[in-house]
Amino acid sequence: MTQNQQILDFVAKYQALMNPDKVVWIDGSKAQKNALTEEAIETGEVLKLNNKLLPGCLYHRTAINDVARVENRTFICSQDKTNAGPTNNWMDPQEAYAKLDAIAKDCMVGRTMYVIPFSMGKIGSPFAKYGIELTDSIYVVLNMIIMTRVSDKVLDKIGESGTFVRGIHSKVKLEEANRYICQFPEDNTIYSLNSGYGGNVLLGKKCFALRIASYQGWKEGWMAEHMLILGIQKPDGDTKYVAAAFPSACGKTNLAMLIPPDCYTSKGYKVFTVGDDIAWIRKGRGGKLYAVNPENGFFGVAPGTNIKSNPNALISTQKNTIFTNVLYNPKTNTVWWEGLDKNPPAEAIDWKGNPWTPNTVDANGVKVKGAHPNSRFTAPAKNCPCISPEFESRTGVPLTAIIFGGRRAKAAPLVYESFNWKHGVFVGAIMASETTAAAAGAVGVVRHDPMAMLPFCGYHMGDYFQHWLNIGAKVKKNAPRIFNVNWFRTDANGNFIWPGYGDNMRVLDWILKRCENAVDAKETAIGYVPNSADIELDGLDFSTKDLETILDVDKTTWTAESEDIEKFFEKFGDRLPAELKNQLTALKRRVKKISN
Ligand code: GTP
Ligand code: SPV
Ligand code: MN
Repeated sequence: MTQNQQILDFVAKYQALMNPDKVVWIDGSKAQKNALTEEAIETGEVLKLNNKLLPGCLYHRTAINDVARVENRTFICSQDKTNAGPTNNWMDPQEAYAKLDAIAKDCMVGRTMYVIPFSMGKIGSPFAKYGIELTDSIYVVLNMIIMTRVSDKVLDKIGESGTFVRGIHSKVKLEEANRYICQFPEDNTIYSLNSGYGGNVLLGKKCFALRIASYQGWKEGWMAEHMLILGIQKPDGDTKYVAAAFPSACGKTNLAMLIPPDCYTSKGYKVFTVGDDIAWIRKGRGGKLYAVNPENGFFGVAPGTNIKSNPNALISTQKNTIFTNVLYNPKTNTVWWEGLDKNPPAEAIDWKGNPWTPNTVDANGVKVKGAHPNSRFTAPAKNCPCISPEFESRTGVPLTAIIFGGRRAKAAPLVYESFNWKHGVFVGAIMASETTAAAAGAVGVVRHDPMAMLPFCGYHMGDYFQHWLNIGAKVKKNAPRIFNVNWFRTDANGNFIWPGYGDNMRVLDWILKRCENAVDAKETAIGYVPNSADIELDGLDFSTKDLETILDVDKTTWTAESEDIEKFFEKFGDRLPAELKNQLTALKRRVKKISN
């Protein structure tokens, strides 16, 4: 496949360590993909779904203890512990290699080792970065073929540049106690052992395109962010692009594919998806920031996805898609998940592989879910009806606005704008959000998650904040404006107040108008908040009074919030940029002045 000595040495080294029966190089061809699919169907690793209803679609269940990212088993292995920062688990690289190599020794005996050459970003484009993942799972190979650009051409490209990210994955024995997701940013290396689940094992995604790439971006002057990218085409044909960072399972895929309400579509507004999870951003033409989506598919949350909430996502999953940990309907040979429709199959197999009916309850009488809350679909980006014509762009799309957002029942208003880039970086740094099923652990606990990057930053977050400030200084007057949104404010009964989904267009519209200086706003302690009359409510059963409750900036809440931010910032010690300290002081001063 290649004469490149670095690549050959890498493969030989791990072949010797893991001792597979066979080594297979993945070339990106259809024929090879089909043959592997057949093999995986034969062994039961995947199940072929109804070819009429879901052509080319597969079904897979992971081990019951292996259904989400494992943050407590994820490590940044930098030479110097302080460079991993206070928000990452750290292991000494020498110790980590010794420990991991011991676990990986002979782990592929009786198995095949697949060598996957892949590119994050369009092959040969200025943004592209290359990697090779070794794995003993056909499920991983088939997912990587959807999620990244897998091709033997990558081997030639690596030949030219000489550098690539080394990904070593093995399911080993799927033991939780020996599960490790380790990033070695200084060595361009990732180890993932004892997992077979999505984000833990599709190494191009979180491990490479965020943890390793954030470090590369820091060194090379660009940014790798946990952001969707979307384009809004206005009636005059002009398209504006925004990128938005929300924590896992907080609405990126949904916003990226939104269908605007009638009052917009009737005027000719259209939304195009460039990416739904990751953005690589750098300064480009005209001194502006440009973003690309380095991925090639969507690894989206299934539950809650339906023809009303996100038709574009649902349509994306109707062919050549892999479903993981959803409910299996043996009668029709199709899949189902909570929130797909109101017609669950009468008899099915749940995500654990147990018989299931809509009335199945557990020992405590609680209804058993058919699909795991973090069950997912892996769908090719080109399936998406609203995929942007710029999806394959080599240079990216210019950003008009950057949006941060979290899942907050209280505190954060529906939307507000930062005063300027520096304040915007502060707004990103003080983000907090309720935890979700996307990671193992408790759900619904508010935690700080700066820029939605807490689990994904490959270096010290104090340095990361400084990097954001530096990028702003590089683009100066051309910097995108920075906003914060929150779709998740709840009422006294715990119900979401804002309708969300497609109606989030109403907020995006305000954001664009702000960027064009076409609308005024109220200056508050935390930033510019909309005048309620400026959020379009046409066609919505939603009163201005309701709107005002979710635009409110409350003194007691923000006093507590500031104290909490102060405690969080203390973690970073003297690596917290002075600018952010000053921003906090200024926020506290402004909050004090809020009249009740
Ligand atoms: P990752 O793939 O984990 O990074 O998640 P994501 O940020 O892409 O989240 P996604 O769009 O898949 O949404 C996750 C959950 O939030 C789903 O259950 C959605 O139904 C729900 N959700 C998304 N947008 C909204 C919204 O505007 N309002 C409300 N109430 N829920 C939303
Ligand atoms: C996330 O958790 O943010 C995801 C899913 O996008 S995973 O790839 O598992 O990280
Ligand atoms: Mn994500």
